[in-house]
Amino acid sequence: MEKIGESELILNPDGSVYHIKLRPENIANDIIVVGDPGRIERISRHFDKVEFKIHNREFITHTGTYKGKRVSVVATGIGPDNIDIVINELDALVNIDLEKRVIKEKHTTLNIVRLGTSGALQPEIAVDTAVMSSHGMGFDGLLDYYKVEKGIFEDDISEAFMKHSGWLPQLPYPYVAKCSPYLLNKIGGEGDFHVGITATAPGFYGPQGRVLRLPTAIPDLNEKLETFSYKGNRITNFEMETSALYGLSALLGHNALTVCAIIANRIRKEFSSDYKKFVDVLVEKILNSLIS
Ligand code: R1P
Ligand code: URA
Repeated sequence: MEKIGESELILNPDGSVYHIKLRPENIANDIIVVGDPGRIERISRHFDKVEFKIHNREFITHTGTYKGKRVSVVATGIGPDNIDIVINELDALVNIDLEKRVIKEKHTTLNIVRLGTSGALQPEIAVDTAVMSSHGMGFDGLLDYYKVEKGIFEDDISEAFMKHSGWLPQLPYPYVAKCSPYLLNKIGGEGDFHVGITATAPGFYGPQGRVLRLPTAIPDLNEKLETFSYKGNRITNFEMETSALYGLSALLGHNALTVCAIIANRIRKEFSSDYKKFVDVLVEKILNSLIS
């Protein structure tokens, strides 16, 4: 088997992978990922004990046990570009022999749950409630750089959305990737979550239809998102990582699910008065259902 070159899979002098600075023994198979590095401690403070901590750039990892079960929490930082780094490096830790630099014969599947924050795109989804993403709809273009066989993504939803929204030719193809049905069942059984398609944007302002001083290319983008419906699927919320997480996990053979605390309602123009309180509620729910 061909060796993966030193410039392609970069290892630090201690043998850890380049950005997230982890070695294979530092991670659990059940992983919670969050955008905000400040959320790591809010999660790991619930652990029985933390066995390992590392911090490099925006990437922080704590690994420990929760009620006796091994769990890792990893901060990705904001955006699909960071998800590309974190998911490829996590996958390398379990599916590549780092010493020999070859792909392992036996594949390991990770369970990856993103616990994020998000803006609702439906008026009835109130702030301080949670949305579970059945699909990620990517406006970010990340998955266009990978070879994707037909049938992996939900192209019928993409086509219907492009028609409905008057999608512009200069914007990336809005690919749609599904969550893991296994994790949807496992985590969804525990709590009362809204479920829907999550739109993933490559920015917080223009790409999510926010106008401060700059007008946007599709002025009524959020109205188009709110009114889209395809075979009972509606777009529920906006954030910045899920499509990349679902797309890469589908290609690499990992289970992925996003659950987000709704901190803003973009249609009603409301923002939570203290969103971290609800994030704390969600942290306990997710930890308990993940280890169950
Ligand atoms: C934007 O403020 C950030 O918050 C959301 C978005 O996806 C983006 O990363 O998620 P996190 O709270 O997990 O960072
Ligand atoms: N995160 C986002 O990306 N958008 C929002 O509106 C809120 C949180």
